[in-house]
Amino acid sequence: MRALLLIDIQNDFLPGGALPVPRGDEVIGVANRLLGDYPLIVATRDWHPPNHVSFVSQHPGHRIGEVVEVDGISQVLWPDHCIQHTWGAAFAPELNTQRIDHIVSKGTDPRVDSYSGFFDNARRRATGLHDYLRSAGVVEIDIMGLATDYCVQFTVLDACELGYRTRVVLAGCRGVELKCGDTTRAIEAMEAAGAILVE
Ligand code: VGL
Ligand code: ZN
Repeated sequence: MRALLLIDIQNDFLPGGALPVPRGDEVIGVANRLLGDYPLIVATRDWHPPNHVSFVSQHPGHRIGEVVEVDGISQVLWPDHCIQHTWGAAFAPELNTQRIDHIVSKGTDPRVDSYSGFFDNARRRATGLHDYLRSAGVVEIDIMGLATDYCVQFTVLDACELGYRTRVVLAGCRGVELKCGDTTRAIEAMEAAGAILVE
């Protein structure tokens, strides 16, 4: 069984959102075109409480893009984004959400971030995605969405480690590029981990 995994195609990651990914809106059409080709579609969403540890608002005196240590884990500071139940956290209105079979929320713990759709950054808690895919008999996943250098990358690395045959649909991914070259480095890391890159 093969599944399509859509990563964080949410308003705040699109141009005009709180944490806009350059040309992030271009992935929506790719997702809508691919939806028909898969028996199972799973979408992740970044789903933060208002006091989330990744928000710059929670770290007075610090700036966006700075890295702080929290409970022994490095945390990049982001603009406040994808707050549960807000417009910014909603899926892009143009995305055909009718065909999504299952939604996985991540980043819900105020104390720890979760770039991967499978585990939080401290690897303390699983999101339930692996259990869901396993129960559905999924052995192959095609992954696309936002952002290449964060949530797509870490989801792909975990998928490879968990033993899924993993493909990255590059045409359906865009990077934040906080540092120049992050997207290219992420693509190299995913390939090195065993993911197949496809356009
Ligand atoms: C993401 C930064 C912060 C992502 C989520 O979806 O790639 N990036 N939260
Ligand atoms: Zn986030």
